[in-house]
Amino acid sequence: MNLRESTMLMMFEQDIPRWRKHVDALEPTIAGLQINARAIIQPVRDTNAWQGWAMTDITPAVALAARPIAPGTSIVIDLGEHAVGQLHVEADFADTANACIEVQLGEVLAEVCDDPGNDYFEKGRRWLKPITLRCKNGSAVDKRRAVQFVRLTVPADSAPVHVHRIYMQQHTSATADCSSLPEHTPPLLRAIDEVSIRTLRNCMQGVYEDGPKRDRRLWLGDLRLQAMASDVSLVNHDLVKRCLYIHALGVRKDGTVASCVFEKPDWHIGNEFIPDYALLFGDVLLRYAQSSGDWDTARDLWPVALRQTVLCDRCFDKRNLFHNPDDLWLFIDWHDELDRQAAEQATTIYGLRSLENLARELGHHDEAARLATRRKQLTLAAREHLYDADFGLVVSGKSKQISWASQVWMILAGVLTRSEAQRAFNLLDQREDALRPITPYLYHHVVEAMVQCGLSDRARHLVEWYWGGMVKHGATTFWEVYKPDDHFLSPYGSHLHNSYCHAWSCTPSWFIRKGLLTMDVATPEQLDVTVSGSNVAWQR
Ligand code: RAM
Repeated sequence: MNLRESTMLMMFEQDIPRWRKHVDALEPTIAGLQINARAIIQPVRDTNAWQGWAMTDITPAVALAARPIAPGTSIVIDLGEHAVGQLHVEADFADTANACIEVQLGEVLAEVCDDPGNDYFEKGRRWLKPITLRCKNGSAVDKRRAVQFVRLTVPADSAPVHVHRIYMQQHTSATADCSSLPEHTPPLLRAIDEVSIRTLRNCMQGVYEDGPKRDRRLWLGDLRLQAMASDVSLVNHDLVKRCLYIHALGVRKDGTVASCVFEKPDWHIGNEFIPDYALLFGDVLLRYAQSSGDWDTARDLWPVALRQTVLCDRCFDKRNLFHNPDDLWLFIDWHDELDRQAAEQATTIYGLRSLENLARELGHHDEAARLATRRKQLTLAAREHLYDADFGLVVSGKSKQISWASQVWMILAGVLTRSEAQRAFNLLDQREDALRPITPYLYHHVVEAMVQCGLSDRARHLVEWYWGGMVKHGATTFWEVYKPDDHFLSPYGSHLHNSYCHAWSCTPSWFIRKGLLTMDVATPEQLDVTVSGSNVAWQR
């Protein structure tokens, strides 16, 4: 492990060997089931379908052996669900020396149907490159991938190839089975829960990865939500603990935690630093200790958590308002136009409150009092300068922008009272100009804020509309970015780069399994959903 070298660590020098031992000792076993391909399918251009692609079944995948793939042709296979692991392709070759198959992988149909153009390949977007398999001994095994759809192409100059079986040997560090849902859980929420848990399971590798297709990194903001969902479903405290220690090993020179860490090929931190992630380190630690009962780890990592409060000095002006002197990357959501001042103010207050609770639990009462004082200063400043009580909404930045992000983080931080929060949500409904979220990361916090201020029926409707919308579009794992009216939205320049099994999208299970959503209301659009295994059929 070379994290220490890469970060030129000065602080916490004496703790490093101990922390490193924890990380090594907690390395999980990676195993999983065999997932057999479901069917050979025909992708169909359909303007009503998500990203313009629907599919019809040609034949069950067991019939693969009956049809050799002729040179210059291709077939598309649906595994039936998103899976992470090693793809096994078993094939017979008429002429082994001369035969090969190009394999194009996709988490969604568009990835095996849309032309990515050479541009993407040249930019080193490795995950879009077809893999070429030469199966000398009749079977080829690829390295770990994240896949639901597989296009097999036999090049024109190859001999014909007879593929007779495809399956995925799943990789995951999830070991536990989930408990079953209460009987009265409506079918749509069951479907959403199933997709959430698959999302979580597929992201559980050596660490809680953000997305197994592209980044494969441990991101602090994603970890926080994964750990919450995991606590009520696939329960793996050791993996959360390992990720906390990895973040501790990756602290930067000034003691702030890097926002992301790569596990492979060797441990190294990413350059990214996001204050609204760093300030939530203490919250992840507190939740971990509360759910696992492991307060020794909380005590061990407390100095790291507390150290993040350097940001409270660095990023706040004399009026105790957030500003960004170092041009740091402020995240909150992937929205280009979002003014983040109010949401950053609120995430800091939220982080301080978690630290305060942690300090109290650990018996650091003086520290808890100091943190409370700072939290109150920032709260007062937020109420005075960012909350317009007559207007009933939080505004952000010089332009006094109104966004869902600002409201929900202020609600979660306890800056708005319960009735102010309810009023803000009512007002948001009437404001077309209020910037809406575009990622499940922020939508999670919207749902949580609704629950917190007693709007749990609205919270349920939102879960059904948003995550249910992805299920309706055929998602078997939840996506990194989802904006119902924009199929091609991407922070990375192309929808083909988006991750379609994404850590921060797995939290509906947390709401459902903690009983936070009202169950006795009809679904908003009266959607009738039938769930069987991983296949969800929708009718209106
Ligand atoms: C992306 C990933 C990750 C997220 C960061 C901010 O690279 O989507 O999940 O946490 O951005």
